[in-house]
Amino acid sequence: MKIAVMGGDGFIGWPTSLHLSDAGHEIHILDNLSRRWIDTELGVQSLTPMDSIQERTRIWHAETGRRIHFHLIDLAKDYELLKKWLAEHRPDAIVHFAEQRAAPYSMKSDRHKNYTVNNNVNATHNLLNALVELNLDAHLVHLGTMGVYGYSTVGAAIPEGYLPVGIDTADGRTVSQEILYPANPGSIYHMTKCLDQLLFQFYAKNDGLRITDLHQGIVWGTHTEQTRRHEQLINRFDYDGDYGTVLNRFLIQAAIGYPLTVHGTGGQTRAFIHIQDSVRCIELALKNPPARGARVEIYNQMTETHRVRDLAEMIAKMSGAEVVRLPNPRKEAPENDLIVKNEKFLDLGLAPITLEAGLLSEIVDVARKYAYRVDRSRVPAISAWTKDLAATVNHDPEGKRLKSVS
Ligand code: USQ
Repeated sequence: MKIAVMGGDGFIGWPTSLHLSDAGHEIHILDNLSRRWIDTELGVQSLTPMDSIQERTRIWHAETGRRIHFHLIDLAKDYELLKKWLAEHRPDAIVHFAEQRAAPYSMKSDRHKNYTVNNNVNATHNLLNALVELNLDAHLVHLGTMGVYGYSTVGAAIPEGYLPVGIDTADGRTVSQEILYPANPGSIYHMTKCLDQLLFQFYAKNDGLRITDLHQGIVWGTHTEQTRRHEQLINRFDYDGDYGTVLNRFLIQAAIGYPLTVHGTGGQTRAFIHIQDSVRCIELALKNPPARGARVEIYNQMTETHRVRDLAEMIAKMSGAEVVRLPNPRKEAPENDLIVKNEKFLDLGLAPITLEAGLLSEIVDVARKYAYRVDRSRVPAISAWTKDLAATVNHDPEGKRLKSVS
């Protein structure tokens, strides 16, 4: 297949591009390189040393003989350029990662909220709009999030996208319907993914676009089979307070002797998936497109659930790290249960990598190896969800001002 990977320079976009290229597909990365600009804005860098996208693709070609093509296009801003590119190349499938993906970054200020909404919603809508305009029947696979469901304890398993409901009619009957699971975003970033869902629903219904939405959990790990092949193919690894996600942050904190930064009681339960499984799921989704005219196909892309404090304890036990409980900068349920249905990918043959099996090598192979590149001052999570919470943020979890909450 000819596949366009929108956002193919990012944390999941890059290993996905390699994985699909390795499987024999013709890969075109479209990216505005915004993650690299945001690193500069925040004064942070990936834990792992990353080369330019051009250099990365050159090394891939030298290693494998395969070409990955790169096109500098901003989906949110360059609609005409995007349309022209799609008209010329007419890909069979499109994987869409081209969105600002960090919840803390999206909550930093009014400017960051505007940027995240404008970028994410416009990127998705421009893409859908262009597909219709060009009469292009490419299968669109979108990287969504488990966060669209929210994190309140329901006591029932979260289904894969659609919730069966009974609606009482005026004449006393009960009509059964399947509706999109009620959206309950916890940040501006997550809200944009909820808006994406509505855009997908409309375009599938109105124009028959073939769309798959992957509701992914928190990704952990760094390497995939392909990124291991050469030092310069390495994936990015974010550890900073805005882009670092919880498990990868704990891994690097353990490696540099920084206290593991648990927010609040650490009672938040979240869904997780290893980066290797993430790219496999995307390939499985591409192989199983919905029919034209069918409703949006939704998968829960996650393999296990864990409570934040249990993860911290697990890593502390492996590494001897100290665990601290910090005032939570986020407005979120302090404790929640989470049961998630994920049979669809398992039925398609996914054999998950478990946290237990993969964690230690991640600490040794990646976190300890590159620990010398860490800027400790960038570790604290200081982006607060509300002005009141901003006043309680702990800017120095390892210093004298350390405050514990119980
Ligand atoms: N947390 C800590 N300590 C930290 C960092 C985070 O206790 O040092 C807690 C947070 O308060 C939160 C949980 O860990 O309760 C998860 O935070 P996270 O930063 O790992 O994940 P999140 O902000 O939800 O976002 C990430 C990705 C996003 C993806 C989402 C999947 O950045 O792109 O959509 O995970 S999910 O969480 O399932 O919605």
